[in-house]
Amino acid sequence: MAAEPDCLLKSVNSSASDPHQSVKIQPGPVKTHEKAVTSKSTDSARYQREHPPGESGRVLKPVNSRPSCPELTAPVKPGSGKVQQKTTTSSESARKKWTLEDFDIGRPLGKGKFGNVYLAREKSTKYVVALKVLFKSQLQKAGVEHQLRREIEIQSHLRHPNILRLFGYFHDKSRVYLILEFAPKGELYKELTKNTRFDEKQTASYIHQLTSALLYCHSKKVIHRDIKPENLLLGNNGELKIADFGWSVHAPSSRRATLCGTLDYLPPEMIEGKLHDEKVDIWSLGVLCYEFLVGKPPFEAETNTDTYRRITKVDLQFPTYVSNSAQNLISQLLRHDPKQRISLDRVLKHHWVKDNVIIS
Ligand code: AK3
Repeated sequence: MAAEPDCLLKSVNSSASDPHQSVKIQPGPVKTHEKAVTSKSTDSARYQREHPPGESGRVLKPVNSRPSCPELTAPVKPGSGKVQQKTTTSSESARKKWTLEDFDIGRPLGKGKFGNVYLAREKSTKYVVALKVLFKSQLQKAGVEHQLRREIEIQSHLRHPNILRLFGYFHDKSRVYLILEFAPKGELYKELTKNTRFDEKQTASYIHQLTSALLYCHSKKVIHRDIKPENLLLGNNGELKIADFGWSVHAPSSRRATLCGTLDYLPPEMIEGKLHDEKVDIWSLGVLCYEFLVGKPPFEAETNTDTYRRITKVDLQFPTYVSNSAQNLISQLLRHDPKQRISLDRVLKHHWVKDNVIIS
């Protein structure tokens, strides 16, 4: 029962007349250190191979100073008579309909199962964004269109300094594009791999930022359910940004889409397929805190079966270099019974967090 490609995201499209969902690109720093995109690199060549010639594949021009960048709600693209300007109906407010033509495409920032993410720049404002490309055929094959719709609905309403912004989306015959805030310092897991592990101050700072973002999500009854290093990005000042709400839902949920990928970050109640709520993110916070300090997640094992066993038993062991107060916090996050887990409010007040976070 595959949806017709162009009908994909229809329900999201129709809710786009909601003023809160209008595509808005707010002023943000255009960094000169992103010069990488100014040269015709192999990266841009790689992009061109994936796309029909003439559609895109241009390289960004140097940006040395940030242009004055008015808030862009752009009902009509500036100076273009050729734009297919649809007459607006009552259900369709005069909002910008983005197309690939509105962006210069730069280097790839990352690769994913459903498509890659590219550095991009909106032509009229020169606003730098990340453009995630998802192939409709692959989304349909995996049966995850509803998840993408939900992600767009959820993430476009969230405003928090530690949550990556979703500015908008558009689609063409074969792809869906997410217009995302660009996180200049990239993926946190790369930083972790490079450093093997983080010290307690750095970890506490990340845990503080994550906790504050999760408090915000949970206040809106949104649970992320997929908090892991691969979904954490770093802003220009090294601040943490939660990304990829593809698995998020409104609490409570018993939703159990096929669990693919690693079990490492999933709490007992989710791998056991039980009803779960926002406490799943508190468990993941404990797994992350451990991984930041130790360099690998706490229940890692050779096989999925062994990981499953270690999670359900909460088989938790600490290397001696982990301080007692960090062990104390992690043990309170990783409780089998969701109700016994420490609350996010209390995480912020925990002595290990308070003693190690420099600025909060
Ligand atoms: C810098 N990188 C949903 C589904 C399937 C910004 C995917 C940088 C980056 C950056 C998503 C995402 C993402 C944000 C981060 C993109 F259908 N939101 S990915 C790497 N470096 N700056 N962004 N990367 C579905 F199941 F729901 C597949 C998604 N969703 O990927 N969302």
